[in-house]
Amino acid sequence: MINAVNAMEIKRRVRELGADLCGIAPAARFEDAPQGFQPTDVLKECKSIIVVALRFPLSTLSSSSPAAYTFVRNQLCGKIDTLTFQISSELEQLGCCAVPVPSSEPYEFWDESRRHGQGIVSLKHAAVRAGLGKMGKNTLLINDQLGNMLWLGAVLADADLEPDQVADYQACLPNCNICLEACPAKALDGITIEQRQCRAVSAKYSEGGGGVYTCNLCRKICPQYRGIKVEAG
Ligand code: B12
Ligand code: SF4
Ligand code: SF4
Repeated sequence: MINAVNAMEIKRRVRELGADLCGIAPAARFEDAPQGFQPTDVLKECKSIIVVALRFPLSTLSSSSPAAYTFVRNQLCGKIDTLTFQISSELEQLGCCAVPVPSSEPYEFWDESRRHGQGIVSLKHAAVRAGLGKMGKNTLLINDQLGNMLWLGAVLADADLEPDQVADYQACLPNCNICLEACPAKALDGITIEQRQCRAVSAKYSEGGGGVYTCNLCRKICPQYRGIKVEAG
């Protein structure tokens, strides 16, 4: 159980529940987020965003079967959602209002014409603001120790918690464009992602086998995928 509403105690409990990383961002760091996608749009009284991350096992990238990678991704989804659910529930028992952000589905915003979905809060942007890393040109969070092989989750809380510093390292290698050039869907431009193009090649569904993620090249081809080796000059 969380014994007191403070950053150190929440982080202790988050680690006890199996998280590899935890950082805290004040809601004020999200003023540049689009209207409707700020933490205070989801929880009006939100003051702090607790962001957690689980390590995505590297071995799955060695498998030629997308089913193994998908299985691991689905396990992480369940594990982190259970963790943020638990943290929210324990904070509530201590008198806080605390709302977990789903690590994947469900989310509300969907533009069918662009096949563009948007989480209720963007977890990669939240992780940057909680000091867990920086965003690479592949639009993924890159942490100095664990690279982009992370699965993210978050809890919005109405408590003022001591925030973490934003990371001061650079995510991308100087002049690197490897992910942009390698993407089979040409979905990346170095700033954002054309979801329609990525979705067309990165997910497949069959009645017999269910859903599989058929592309993850932008994460596995990145020289920083398992941690930051060389900082940008
Ligand atoms: C929808 C979604 C997708 C979509 C879009 C991906 C994307 N990059 O946005 C598709 C289906 C393509 C996708 C693919 C994948 N995904 Co995905 N996905 C999500 C999901 C559910 C929502 C992301 C979202 O809202 N995107 C829309 C907006 C935010 O992105 P954007 O267009 O770049 O944002 C622009 C503006 O909207 C604005 N903005 C939006 N919010 C904010 C907030 C602030 C503060 C600011 C300043 C700006 C801002 O800034 C951007 C610049 O134009 C998140 C979970 C979550 N809730 O965050 C996981 C998530 C991003 N996915 C993840 C992963 C791992 C993947 C895949 C690797 C899966 C795979 N195939 O193996 C690929 C990687 C593709 C890629 N290079 O991004 C991880 C990323 C982990 C990490 N290390 O960063 C997440 C965080 C899931 C998780 N719980 O860990 N995904
Ligand atoms: S998952 Fe594949 S298709 Fe989607 S952006 Fe990454 S490399 Fe491109
Ligand atoms: S492949 Fe290169 S450009 Fe792309 S995210 Fe990694 S370091 Fe950045």
